[in-house]
Amino acid sequence: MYPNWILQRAHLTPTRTALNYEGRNWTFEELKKISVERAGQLTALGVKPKERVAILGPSQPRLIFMMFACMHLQCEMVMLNRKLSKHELEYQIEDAQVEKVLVDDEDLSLLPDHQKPILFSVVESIMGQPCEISKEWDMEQTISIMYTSGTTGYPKGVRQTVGNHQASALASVLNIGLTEEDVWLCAVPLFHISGFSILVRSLLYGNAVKLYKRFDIEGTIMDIADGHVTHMSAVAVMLQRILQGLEEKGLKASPRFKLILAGGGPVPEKYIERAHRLKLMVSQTYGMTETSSQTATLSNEDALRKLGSAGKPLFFNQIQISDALSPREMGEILIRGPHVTPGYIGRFSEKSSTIDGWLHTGDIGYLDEDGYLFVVDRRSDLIISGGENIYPAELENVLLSHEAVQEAGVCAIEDETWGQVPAAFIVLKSDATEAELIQFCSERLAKYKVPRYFYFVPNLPRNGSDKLMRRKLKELLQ
Ligand code: S0N
Ligand code: AMP
Ligand code: MG
Ligand code: MG
Ligand code: MG
Repeated sequence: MYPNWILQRAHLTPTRTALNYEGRNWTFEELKKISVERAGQLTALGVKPKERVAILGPSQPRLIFMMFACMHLQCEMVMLNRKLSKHELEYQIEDAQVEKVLVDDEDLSLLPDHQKPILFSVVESIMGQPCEISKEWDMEQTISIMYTSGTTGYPKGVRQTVGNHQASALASVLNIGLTEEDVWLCAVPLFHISGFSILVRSLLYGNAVKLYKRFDIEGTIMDIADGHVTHMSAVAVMLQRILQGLEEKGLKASPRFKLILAGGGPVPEKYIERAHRLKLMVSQTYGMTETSSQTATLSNEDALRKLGSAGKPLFFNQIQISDALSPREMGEILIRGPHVTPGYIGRFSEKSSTIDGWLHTGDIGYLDEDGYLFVVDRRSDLIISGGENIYPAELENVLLSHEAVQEAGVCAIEDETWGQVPAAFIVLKSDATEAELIQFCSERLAKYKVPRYFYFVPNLPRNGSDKLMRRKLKELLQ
């Protein structure tokens, strides 16, 4: 058992700034008071300790207060992605069998119409009831659940425990280091582990978070150039916009700014070189939902010497390349450590997340002679667009449910802006236009998943056992 992070942090450094948002500050003591009050209000509305709740809202302080209130009750928070379609949200809410759905009033229209959620404004205005705040937390307790798609095309709810988050945050600071003046800019979504892990680190280290509701490029550039913040987490497309903005304005990073932690997918090597010219430190990291964020991170001093590497495993973590006997041999990346999820919920709850303690990521990579990780290929045809994952099987399932579609295959097409975007190859059995299929997909899928390109073809590449060969789809274009 470990002391409640929020209470402990407020006890240790009550007057330190915890959160900055649109010019307003909250101390750790204030965060504690508000979140304890919200826990009482949730209790008055029938939320019980350890219950599973879904939570949906834009990145604003009220979302953080609500999340921390759930943590006081040690509820299992299913973090809903605001970009998903109603169909996709419905699947997750149903699969997770949540007791309650908590939604920011602003996002009510995103939910399936029949849902009867609890609005944030209702929680905030009701008279609270005395409740049992968990003063000690069990390392095994799941506190967050994030859905990540699978090869089957059905998203899996990944459990992230107190112990997973704690191990991840500790390993991160042992690598990156920290001073009490540090401020971490958070413009990645709080429903992804990229964003939520920033909150966990803040509670454990006692550093401030500067929160943005959306990725505001102008504000971010000024924060970096003026040194209002010291750290930031970003995906490649965000880094590209920052580099371009600094270059266009003739600005450099402030000496106070320490590092951009860049992950969620590969970071083009030319970005790292451009960043160095702007005195902007960038550390490439390899992490995932199943590992509550970073597993390996490249230190800045190695950034150019080991260009393209995602670094060495952080303290407590181990990386192994399946079946590799010597350095540079490629194979599946396997991960072991206290940050690895104990498993899934819902329809995948029986599926084990590890084999002999090792998480089989499905990603392909190698370790060089010094033990630096290079990620070479993505797991199971995973497409990553602007840091959001897209699984071909999920799109194919949707396309195949259209009455005019006989066969469907989806693969990635490189894209200047988003890194990759999905393209669909379709064999029709009756007439349908591209516009009809786009409309059909838009009703069922998040916008970033709707294929950007449709190609109508006479047949799809299949192997001897009739299995779709997604990697050969692009050859149809030659
Ligand atoms: C890149 C972002 C910020 C782009 O969003 P933006 O610019 O705000 O767009 P919108 O105004 O919302 O929409 C404008 C148009 O763009 C389309 N669109 C938006 N996003 C995408 C996208 N990703 N792909 C394709 N299209 C997109 C909209 O549909 C809209 O279209 P129109 O104009 O037609 O209506 C945003 O996408 C974003 O926030 N991305 C980052 C998400 C993220 O954080 N991913 C990481 C997930 N992985 C993990 O969490 C594990 C790794 C990890 O933990 C980590 C990752 C990074 C850094 C550190 C770590 C760590 O280990 O700590
Ligand atoms: P997610 O399910 O959103 O957590 O995505 C995790 C996946 O993103 C990993 O399994 C990798 O396929 C990919 N990924 C994360 N970091 C990197 C990196 N540094 N280089 C290449 N791919 C990455
Ligand atoms: Mg995922
Ligand atoms: Mg946005
Ligand atoms: Mg991702």
